[in-house]
Amino acid sequence: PFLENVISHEQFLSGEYSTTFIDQTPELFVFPKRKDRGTKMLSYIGHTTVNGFEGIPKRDKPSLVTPPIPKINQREEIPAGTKQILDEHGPEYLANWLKEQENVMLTDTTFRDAHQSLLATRIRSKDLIHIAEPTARLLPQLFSVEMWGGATFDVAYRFLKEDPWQRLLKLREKMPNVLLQMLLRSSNAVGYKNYPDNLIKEFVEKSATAGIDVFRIFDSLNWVEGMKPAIQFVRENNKIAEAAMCYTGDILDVGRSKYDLDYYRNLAVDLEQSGAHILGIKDMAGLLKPEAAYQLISTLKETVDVPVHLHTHDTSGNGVHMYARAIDAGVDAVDVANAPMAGMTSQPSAQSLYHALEGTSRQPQLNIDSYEKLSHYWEGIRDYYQDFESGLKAPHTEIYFHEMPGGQYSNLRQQAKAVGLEERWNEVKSMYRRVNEMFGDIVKVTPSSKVAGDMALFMVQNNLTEDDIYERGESIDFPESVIEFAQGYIGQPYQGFPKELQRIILKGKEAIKVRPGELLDPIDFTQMRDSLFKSLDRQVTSFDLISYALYPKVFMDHHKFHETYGDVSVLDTLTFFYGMELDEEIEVEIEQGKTLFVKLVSISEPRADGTRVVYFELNGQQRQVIVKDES
Ligand code: 3PY
Ligand code: ZN
Repeated sequence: PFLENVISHEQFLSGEYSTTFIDQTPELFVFPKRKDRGTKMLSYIGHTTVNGFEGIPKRDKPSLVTPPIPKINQREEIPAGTKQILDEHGPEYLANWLKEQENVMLTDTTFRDAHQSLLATRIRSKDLIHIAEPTARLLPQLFSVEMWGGATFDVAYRFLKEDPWQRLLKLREKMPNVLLQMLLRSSNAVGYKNYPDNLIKEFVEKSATAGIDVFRIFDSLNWVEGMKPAIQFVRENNKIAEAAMCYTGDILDVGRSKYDLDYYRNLAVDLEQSGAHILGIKDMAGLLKPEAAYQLISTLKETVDVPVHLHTHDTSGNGVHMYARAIDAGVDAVDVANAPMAGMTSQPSAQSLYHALEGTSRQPQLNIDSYEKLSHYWEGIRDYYQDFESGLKAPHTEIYFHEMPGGQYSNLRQQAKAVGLEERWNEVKSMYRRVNEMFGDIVKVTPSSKVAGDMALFMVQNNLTEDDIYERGESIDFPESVIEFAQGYIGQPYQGFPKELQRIILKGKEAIKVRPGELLDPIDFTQMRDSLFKSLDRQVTSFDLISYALYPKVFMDHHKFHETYGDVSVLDTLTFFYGMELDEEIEVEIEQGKTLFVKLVSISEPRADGTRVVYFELNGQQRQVIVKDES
């Protein structure tokens, strides 16, 4: 355990330790209590077999083939890539290098946004880690792999019962050659509210230490003031600050002048002056049309010196066409996903884009066969997560009307269903558009998109029209997120809040004009570490500390889960979601070289107290666990 503590210590991992490291690091001598890992694991499997997995219907375990992993020669050195350029020469050099490339560069989002947008962010670390080294070996020409941030952080704890930091550390180890990229919601970090500046600073620093190279930073209202601290913290860590503007509206619509070409031009200048190494365009709802992309990119390339990196969602089905026009206009890099995880609410397919650019001078330089080999794996993996599919089966051009971001569409639909509004879904979409107009036409992306969604649901659910809000708003209790938005707690919208609506929502409450982070007390990490040490009764890593500061309840719930069931991230995905079938036997490698053999023998009928006894064989020995039947 001592060696385990040393090699998993972040200071050791970062390489920033000296000969006094062991003496000065008392937590290395805190050893985990001996636990019966086998019993904990059987309890989880028993519980899941009897009760199913939270959020999906209980059903038989699907019978699927193991997704094929391309054969690689592990003795060969992993080819060098963009990571080595960054490490040797720093972020400014890397940004210049990107700008000088003739061929368009690609960011692969399969490990993050693709599954966030298609499968409710549910792909588990185990399934990502398996394909990480083959990806690094087969696609060393990628600009970056986006694999962290956005919703992956809290979903890992909440639903997948795993530690997002471990995901990052392991993917870093397996992919040492390409830049690893994350999505950072400025002062919302990887959460949904504003945090104190010192927490954002710590978060960026630890993410950089653990392996993130490129931070795509955005603000949900395109409020540059709100982005400046995050940009600064990334720069202080010598990593790449990709400051992103969110694309909303339609620059081709002359009747809608709020977000026109000038708006984006000015925003680009502000972001460059605020320290962006790369200018990102985050088309989170897929609203950027091909001709608009041509005009936007041409303008931005004339306006800024830094390279331009474009992100979209293919919801309308126009993604590849749009990219082709952006590439003609000189965009430096675009985001794509591996084909089986691409299209619809996800990013456009890497393979489709590659072939669409055949015969042009900017076709990406990579081995397309490699992409296809990896695609066989993702094709199989997607089936594992079939119960999390959003249900969108065809291209959806209505997004040009309602403007919901890719990830929100299916989520809001679920929320509507949960409050009995499934049949009124079309009304909810129209109301979302109305709410956007009432709010003065805002940028809609996490968390501002949630505010618009909450308000739309609230109005439909309570049969409220826009007129009702203005006429009897004084007596209406608005959703909490709407009040916070009107107070300025998620930042300042471009051209301000509509005054009348703000007054109705706030009912005399004060609104702020400054960055919320300026008003929040800094976190006392020393005190927090002490109290966390007491409640966890184990060593507290800096990673734990940050997670706790961001999400206290989620973190503590995860800790309790871990105490009860142990580390379930080692289970194969089908067992994790569906438990076991009678007579089925599985192998679980709980640590390198240590495997448990588990067989499900039988399950008793429910007993008077509502429990069932689940009988297993664990490494040939009979074992039983008692599970409360919650069905
Ligand atoms: C996120 O914030 O998670 C997003 O992907 C927004 O588009
Ligand atoms: Zn996205």
